[in-house]
Amino acid sequence: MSRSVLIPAAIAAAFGATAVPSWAHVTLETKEAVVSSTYKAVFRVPHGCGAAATTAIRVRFPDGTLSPKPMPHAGWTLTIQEGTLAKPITAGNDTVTKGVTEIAWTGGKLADNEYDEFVIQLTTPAEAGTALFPLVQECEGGKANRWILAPGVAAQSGPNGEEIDAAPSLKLNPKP
Ligand SMILES: [Cu+2]
Repeated sequence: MSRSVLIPAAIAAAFGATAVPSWAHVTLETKEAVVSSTYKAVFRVPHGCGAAATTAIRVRFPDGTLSPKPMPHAGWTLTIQEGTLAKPITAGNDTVTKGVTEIAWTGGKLADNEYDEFVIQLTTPAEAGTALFPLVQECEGGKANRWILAPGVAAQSGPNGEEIDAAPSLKLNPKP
């Protein structure tokens, strides 16, 4: 879904300049997918933590996600953390209890006035509904924006003015 971001400053002020627009947060490029299908999650990072540059992106997965595989990113260290899944996944006659629990790109530097995308290919959960990808954006100076909240939950501020707001979300539709 594309929305115009060409909002004149005067209009932005009239609508409350202190509110952080939701299109400026970390979001997924493609916001809908079919259950149990291959999906390319493109996480868009449009800004830092305030003016601080982004130094790490850590992503977790909705229950039922199978085999997430990240795209390496030049200049960043990729970490694929495996462990016991919060909720076992039943696939056919098999029950999957272990898998990837977190993917992180660390040690990079993405300035606040730059834009980048981080990509993970995965198989979507079998259950239709809204799937959330909690994501922590770490920045220079020990700051961190936390994109971890469910839709509709009021945004909060961290101790250093960081943003705590909606997790990137994916609408999972039943098989056609
Ligand atoms: Cu934002």
